[in-house]
Amino acid sequence: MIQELFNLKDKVVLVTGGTHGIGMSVGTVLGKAGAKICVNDLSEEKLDEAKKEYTANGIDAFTVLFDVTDEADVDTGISKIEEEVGTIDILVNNAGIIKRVPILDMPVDDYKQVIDVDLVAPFIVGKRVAPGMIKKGGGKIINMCSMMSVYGRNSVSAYASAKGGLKLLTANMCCEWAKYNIQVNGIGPGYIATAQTASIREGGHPFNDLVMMRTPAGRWGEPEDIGNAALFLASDASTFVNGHILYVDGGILANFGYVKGENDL
Ligand code: NAP
Ligand code: GCO
Repeated sequence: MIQELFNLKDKVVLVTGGTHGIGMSVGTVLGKAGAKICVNDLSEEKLDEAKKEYTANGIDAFTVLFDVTDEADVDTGISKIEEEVGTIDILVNNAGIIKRVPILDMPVDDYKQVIDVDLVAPFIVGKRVAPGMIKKGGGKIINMCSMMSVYGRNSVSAYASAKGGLKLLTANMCCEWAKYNIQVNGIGPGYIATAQTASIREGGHPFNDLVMMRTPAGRWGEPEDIGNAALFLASDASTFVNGHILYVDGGILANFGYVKGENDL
């Protein structure tokens, strides 16, 4: 049955930063496909709130507090999941931050913090989770990349550096772990309506006009657009997809852009 390809029954999933936004959508979609969802965050309060939301969606989420940038904290958190839920079958490295500051104004420590969360952390968490997958005979890793895995733009140097690196960390995880039946891929969301983009989307911000111009679909993406794509990469339907970045961007990467109205001929 084709539906069985997307059945995640009894699969153990960890979504880092899964308490809202894209991570919440990924956890919800994979949970509705039958997976046991483990949700990580930095904040106990946000974990508690998220658990209620998952429960309202019929998903009994296991919440685990740890800082993805702290190797010891990650080890403790993953050990808790392995002891209380089971070996992780599907890891979604979703946790991320952004700081929009021009290079000349950005403190080096701020640059390093973004790199730590958005690039070093997926390395830390992936390195901790992979041995269990190898022992179990395989697994799935999905790294949350970005348009900034491909493009730069002013003010997001740290974020683009990290997401560009994450694209090639994904390739290297694929090269080293494919032989263990671990498929490592990335998702490259376009511009998605979450808390992370609220400041450049709302209140008539001019960036909204740029997104509208650059996105052929003519809309901001929704977290569910990413959650649905994650189901494919988390499922048996993608066992020969490896090292790939699946861009879910409404056509941005296919589009140089146009002046509104000029091309409506
Ligand atoms: P978001 O709303 O800012 O959520 C990010 C999540 O990561 C939050 O739950 C946050 O927890 C968590 N987090 C941050 N630092 C952490 C740490 N050190 N340890 C554990 N958790 C941590 O972002 P989003 O828009 O949903 O984006 C999710 C992912 O998609 C990010 O990697 C982002 O770069 C990427 N992405 C987003 C877009 C977009 O347009 N929104 C597009 C492309 C890629 P707290 O809230 O407790 O800090
Ligand atoms: C920005 C945005 C983007 C999105 C996303 C695009 O300031 O340009 O925040 O970085 O978050 O990464 O794919």
